[in-house]
Amino acid sequence: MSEKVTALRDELVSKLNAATDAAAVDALRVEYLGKNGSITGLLKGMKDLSIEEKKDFGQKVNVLKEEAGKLIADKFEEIKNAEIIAEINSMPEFDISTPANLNRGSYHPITLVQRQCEKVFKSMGFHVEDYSEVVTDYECFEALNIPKHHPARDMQDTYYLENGQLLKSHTSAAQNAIYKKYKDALINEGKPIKAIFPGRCFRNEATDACHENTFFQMEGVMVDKNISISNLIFFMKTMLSEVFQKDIKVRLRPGFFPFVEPGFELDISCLICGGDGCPSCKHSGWLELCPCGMIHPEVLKAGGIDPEEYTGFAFGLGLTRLAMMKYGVKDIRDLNSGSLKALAQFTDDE
Ligand code: FA5
Repeated sequence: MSEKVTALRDELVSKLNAATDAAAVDALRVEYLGKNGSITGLLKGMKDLSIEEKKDFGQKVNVLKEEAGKLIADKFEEIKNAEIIAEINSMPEFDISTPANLNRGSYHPITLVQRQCEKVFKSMGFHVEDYSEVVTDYECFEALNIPKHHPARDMQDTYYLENGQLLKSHTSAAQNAIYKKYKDALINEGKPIKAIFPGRCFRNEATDACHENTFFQMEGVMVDKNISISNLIFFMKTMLSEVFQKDIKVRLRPGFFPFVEPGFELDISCLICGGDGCPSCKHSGWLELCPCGMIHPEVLKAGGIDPEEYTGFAFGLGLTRLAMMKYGVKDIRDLNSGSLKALAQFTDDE
């Protein structure tokens, strides 16, 4: 009986040596180890053996079974490796010096306008600040003269965390921290506070061609002695003419925000329709772009600055809308679409 085991092993080895592909090896697996396979069949012929012989023979068959499984698995591995090597060898030779023909990445249009604005304001001595997207109720509202239950909160419903924090509904939420950061240099060294802080904002509101629930603003503040509305208008005009590289029609009208007094809405003539009216400007010909005003005395006080001595302006530029106007994007939702076809076509002018 043990000769049978040895003979079967030799037979399997020689057939495996002759096999050249995975299908042939698999056929051998079935032929020897399958339910009706030759090795399994050896066990079936044991019924006529004595108990001792059964024990000895059964052990030998089990050893063979294990060895056959390993031989077959090794052969599979050998064939797979040979296939990989054949595939590599069949590939055209790779020339490292060939110029790459890759699609290069591109900046998002909002990143482009943000950088353009930062460049303009930096050249006028403004710091660029970064600020958290998750803020406290105090930062987003209370420090901005918007106490709890103030109706102005209705216009800026946002997303609340279970711990009471919220996703900032406007970049003005960073004002208080900025005043506190720079007030000592203002008071002790006479250095005006000049800072911009771009950032992502969130509002729980319905979307349309000019409203998104996630959008970007860029806040700017300047605080010093004798700052007036003329300073505000100068900086706004400089920024817009630099960003658009042409004269832009703007209008200033009164606007209410509890954190500025007086407050204004700065609108620009819609560049999508040339002022005739279209969905991007809600058919008014004008687009609300940059509310602004003189910082409210209570807001300065909350930031540790004496409003009797210092005044300042603040603005909240709609960066997403600026990107729409600059690049002729008709629907704001395209900017959050993630579609490379739509977004990869813009480049910096410089
Ligand atoms: C504010 O957010 C004030 N914090 C701005 C401000 C700052 C006023 C400093 C005075 C002083 P408002 O909600 O209007 O204001 O938003 C400012 C700008 O952000 C808008 O003019 C618009 O350009 C943009 N904006 C507002 N809501 C959306 C929205 N849902 N989708 C896209 N852009 C928006």
